[in-house]
Amino acid sequence: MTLRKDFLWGGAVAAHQLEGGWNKGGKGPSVADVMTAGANGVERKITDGVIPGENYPNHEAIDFYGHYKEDVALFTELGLKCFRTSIAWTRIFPNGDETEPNEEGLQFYDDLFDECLKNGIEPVITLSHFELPYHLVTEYGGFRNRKLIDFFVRFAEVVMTRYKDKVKYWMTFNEINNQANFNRDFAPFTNSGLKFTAEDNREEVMYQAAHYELVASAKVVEIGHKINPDFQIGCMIAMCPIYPATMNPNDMMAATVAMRRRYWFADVHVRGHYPAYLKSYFARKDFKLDITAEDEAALAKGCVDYIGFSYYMSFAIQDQATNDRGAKDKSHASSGNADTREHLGAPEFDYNEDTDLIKNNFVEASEWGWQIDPMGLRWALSWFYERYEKPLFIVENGFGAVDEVEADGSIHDPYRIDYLKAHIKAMEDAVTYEGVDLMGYTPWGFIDLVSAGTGEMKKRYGMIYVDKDNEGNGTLARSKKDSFNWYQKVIATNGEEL
Ligand code: P53
Repeated sequence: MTLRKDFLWGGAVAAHQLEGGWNKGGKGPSVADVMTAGANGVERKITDGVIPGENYPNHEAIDFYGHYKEDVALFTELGLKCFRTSIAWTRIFPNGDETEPNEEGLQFYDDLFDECLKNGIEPVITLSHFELPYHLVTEYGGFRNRKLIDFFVRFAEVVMTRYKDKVKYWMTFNEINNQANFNRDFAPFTNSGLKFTAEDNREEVMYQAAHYELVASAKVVEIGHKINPDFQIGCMIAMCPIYPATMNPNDMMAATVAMRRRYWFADVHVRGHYPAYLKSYFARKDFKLDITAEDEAALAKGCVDYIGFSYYMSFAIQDQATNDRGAKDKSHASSGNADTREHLGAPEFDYNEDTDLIKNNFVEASEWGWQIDPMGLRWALSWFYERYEKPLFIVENGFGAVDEVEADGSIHDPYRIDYLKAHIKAMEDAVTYEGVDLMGYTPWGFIDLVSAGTGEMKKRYGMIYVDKDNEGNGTLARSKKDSFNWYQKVIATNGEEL
C-alpha cells in the first residue's frame, strides 16, 4: 500500500457555508453575510450591509450551528479521521477590532471540537475562509489596511491558545491566491474584504492586501509554534494548473508566467521571501508597495510547515500574438466568456486571469464549466513537491452537481463517485510514482452546503444530502447518498478499494 498508515481521510467545509446562525451567540456579520444568492453565470451581489428583502443564503446555510451533534454522528459513521472546517472570525470577534473575544463563540467551537475528538475525528482548522468581519471592510477598507495584520494575529492567537490541546492542524488564509483574479469583485472581497473605487489600480491594491496577509500568516506561524510546538501550520492554495495549449514556445512561456501570477503566494509562504520574477514585475509595473524590512524579516521567520491546497480543475492558455490562426476555441475555461484577450503576447506575457484562459478540448467539464482533469491532480502534487519539498495536504476536491432524490428518498450519484474515484487514483499514483509526501485528503462539501461562488444550494458536492433548495425551502433533513457508502469503504481500506 502506498498511503501512510495515519493518512488523514476526511471531509472539508467552511463555517460560513454550513453553520448559519449568522447573528446567533453574539456573532457579528462577515463578508459572507452581505452576499446574495447568484446562479451559474450570475454573480452574487455584494450589498452595502444587510438589506431587508434580499436573499442571503449564508445566513441560515444548513444550520450546522443547530445540527452539529447529529452531523458529527454521521461523520463518525462515515469513518472520517479528520474534519476540516474554519472558525468564523466574527463568532470570536464580532467586529474584528475588539481586544476581548466573545466567550459564547469560543464555547461553540469547544463543544464542536469535543464532539469530534470523542468520536476519534481530528479537527483541521482554517483561520480565515472568506469570513472577514464586515466591520473591518467598512471601517478599515479590509486588507488594504496594515492594521488588519494585528487584528488577524490577535484572533489567531486567541483561538490557537484556547484550542491548543484540541487542534493540531491549522491553515491561515483559504485559497489566498484566488485574488489573482482581481478584475472581478468576488475574490478580492472574499479573500481580503476589498471593495474597489474607480481610481484604484486593482492589481496594485491586490498585491498590497496579499502582502499584509502573507505577513499576518507568517506571524501566526511563528506565534503558533510558540503556543504549541506540535502545531502543523500550513498555507492554503487554490491549485488549477495552467497548461500551455500547444508546443508553440510562446505558449510554454505564457503558461509559465501565468502559473507565477497565480502561485507566487505559495513561494512566499513556503520560502519566506519574494521571488526575483515578482520583484522585477513590481518594478516594471511601478507598483508602490508598502513592504518594510520588518515585514521581510517576519516572512523569513514564518515559513509554513505544509502546503494545503484545493484541486477542482485545470486551466489552459494560448499566446494570442502568435496563435491567432491556431486558436480554434477561444471561449473562457470556466466562465464561458467570449474571447476578450488583450494582454498576452511576448515579451511580457502579462496575464489576465479573467480573460486569457481557453477551453481545453481534451477534458470534459461540469455543468458549471469546471474542467474535470484527474491527471491534473497528479501533476499538481508532483509540481508542488518538486518545487517545495514540503508535506502536501489535499484539503478540497470534489464535483458540484445537481442531485435527484428518488421517490424512496435514495440519491444515486455515480457521477460524483466517478469523479472522486479518478482523483483518488491520481493522488495514489502521485504517491507511488512521484514519491510525494501526502498527509491527507478531505473532499469538499461532503455534506451539502452553500456554494461559495454562486450562493446556490443546488450545486451540491455532498455525500450527505441536505433538504434545502436555492430559495431556502426545505426541512434541512440529512440523508445519505450512494457516495456515502462508497467513501466509507474507501476510508476503511485506506484507499485500496476504490
Ligand atoms: P463553489 C473558485 C475556484 C476554485 C475554488 O466552489 C473556489 C472558487 C470560489 O468559488 O473555492 C473553493 O462553492 C472554496 C470553497 C468553495 C469550493 O472551492 O463555488 O475554498 O469555499 O465552496 C467550491 O462551487
